[in-house]
Amino acid sequence: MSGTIRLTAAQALVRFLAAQHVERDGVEERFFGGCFGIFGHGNVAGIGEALYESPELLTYYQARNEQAMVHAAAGYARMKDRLGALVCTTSIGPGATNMVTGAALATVNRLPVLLVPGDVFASHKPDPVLQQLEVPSAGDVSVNDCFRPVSRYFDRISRPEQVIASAQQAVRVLVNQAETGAVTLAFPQDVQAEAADFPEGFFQKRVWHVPRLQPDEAALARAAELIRRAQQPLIVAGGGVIYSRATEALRSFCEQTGIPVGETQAGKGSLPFDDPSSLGAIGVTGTFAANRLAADADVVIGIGTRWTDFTTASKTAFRNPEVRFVNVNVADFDAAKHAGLALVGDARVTLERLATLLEGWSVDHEYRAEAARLNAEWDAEVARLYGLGHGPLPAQSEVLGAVNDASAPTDVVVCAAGAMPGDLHKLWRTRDAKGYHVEYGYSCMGYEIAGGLGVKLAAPEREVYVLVGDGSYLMLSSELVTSVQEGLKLTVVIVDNRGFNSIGSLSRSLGTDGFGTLYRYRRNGSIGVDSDDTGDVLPVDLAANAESLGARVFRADGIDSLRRALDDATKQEGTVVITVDVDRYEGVPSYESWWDVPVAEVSEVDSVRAAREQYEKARRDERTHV
Ligand SMILES: Cc1ncc(C[n+]2csc(CCOP(=O)(O)OP(=O)(O)O)c2C)c(N)n1
Ligand SMILES: [Mg+2]
Repeated sequence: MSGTIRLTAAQALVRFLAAQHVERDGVEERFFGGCFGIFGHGNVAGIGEALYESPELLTYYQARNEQAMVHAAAGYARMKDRLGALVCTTSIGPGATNMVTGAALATVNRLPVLLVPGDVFASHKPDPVLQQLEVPSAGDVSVNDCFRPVSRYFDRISRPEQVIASAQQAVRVLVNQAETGAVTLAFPQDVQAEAADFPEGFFQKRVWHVPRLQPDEAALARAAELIRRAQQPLIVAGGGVIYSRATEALRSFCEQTGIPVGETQAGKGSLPFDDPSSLGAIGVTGTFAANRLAADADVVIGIGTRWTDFTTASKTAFRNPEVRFVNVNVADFDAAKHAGLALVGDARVTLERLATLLEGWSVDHEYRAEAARLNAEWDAEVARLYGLGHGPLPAQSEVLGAVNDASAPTDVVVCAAGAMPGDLHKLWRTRDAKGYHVEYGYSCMGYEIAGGLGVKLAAPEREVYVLVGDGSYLMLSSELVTSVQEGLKLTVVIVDNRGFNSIGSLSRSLGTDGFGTLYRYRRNGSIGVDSDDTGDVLPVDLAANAESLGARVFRADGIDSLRRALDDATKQEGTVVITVDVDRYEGVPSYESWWDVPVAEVSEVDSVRAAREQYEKARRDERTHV
């Protein structure tokens, strides 16, 4: 393969990306499933021309909003267990910076997305071009430098032949399970259209083998020794369990050893909800089952978790003074947390090796039985909250119950921000490892519909249920149009409580009366608080809004009508939106957990001073795991 081929830099990039494949466990597939984009002068004649000229290379998907298309790409990558990704192309300036939030979300959640924002002329000849931000002291800075801190790899392609080096580095990072996240290749608009002679070999099919990293043998022996001496060990299953497809290995490990499992948001679904080892959600939004056993656990085995404050209940969940951590993670950055015994490796092979090393050992019978009893007790609590029968407006928990009942085990529920992620974490009966998709690394309002679109693109055979609050819907719902355009069916349930219920109840608990969280008219100079709830709500009709975007809409006026609408929705071919009003004040309690949100140290307000007192008391339980 010694010839060359004359292509523009953009054509070369597209052709290279289309030739990239990944392989794990002998299964090989194309890595890039397509390219989302919104065109402007910064990419229409470069990347736009390349996609137009050779549509067979990368399928082009037209998005409505650049942030949303990165969310869709993140949802897609998560659904693909990071073995697939999408490209996102934008113009320069606002189109590019609209992607920064999406990039951060992808990086926080360790999900591969390839971002190709247009950039200002490398030649600087026509400067300043439309939408160019000039920095008087630095000629090499553009708005795309905003991507640096939120990307796991960043480069600016300032000559056509540079595509060869930069594109390979980009894919190296994207397929690396420890390093992956957003990768940004800023692409000056003149360079995109410029031609060079590229070696033909650069465009040959290339397979990136995704290894199952083996942990160090000595570390494994030390971990097995520590676990054998434990009386009350506990596993915390994170997203890494699911990405590694280690759920069967985990189930069999738990059966063998009797060690119970609490799940993080990304790890929910690691075990089915009715597995006797499953304690369900752990941490701030955890179940009493998981949080009770966490309090006394002497050895905590974190698998594929990055130990956020929601998982550790702001470092108050693990109260045993002797507690030790074992961290199984592909990223040594995460494996080292909490002064843990680091098992840097793939979740599945590590669990299999540990199972061998622990042969003949298990927790005592009492402890195993306690976990199974807590599992059953917790499910009774779920049943209670699903069937609350609250009125006149239903409780949110009843909506979750209705959607859970309506969905098939392999369907996917998608959510991201507001009061629902916590309630879903506690209450959703997960029956399939990929059935629960709550983005809680960045918990980004507006992810829901866009992320759901990416999920559907990755798994068209599954029904996708998007649960979205009225606040998130108003922030970013425009990809409904894309779902209609592409025939990618979503069933969107808008749970309307006329404002920001999550932050409202947080505000009330911190003494500030829901200030700024209601959708109310300004009255007498005031925007309204919960204790003065006049009922004078803003005339927002989200059902009409969704209808105008091309969705089939059902207005449910209670749980029975919601159940009928969900049933109707399964018979529809295209995207369905169901609206349902819920009681803003009927929340799911928290179960033996705490979250560190600092309260004002001085205030004129009595309720704030009282909250501060509580806060100082609670903070005393915060641990440093060293
Ligand atoms: C982009 C973004 N901005 C702000 C927040 C902070 N925040 C978290 S939840 C929330 C309110 C969400 O409202 P809604 O979607 O109606 O859900 P609800 O809280 O009512 O359940 C806000 C403002 C966020 N998570 N994401
Ligand atoms: Mg709301």
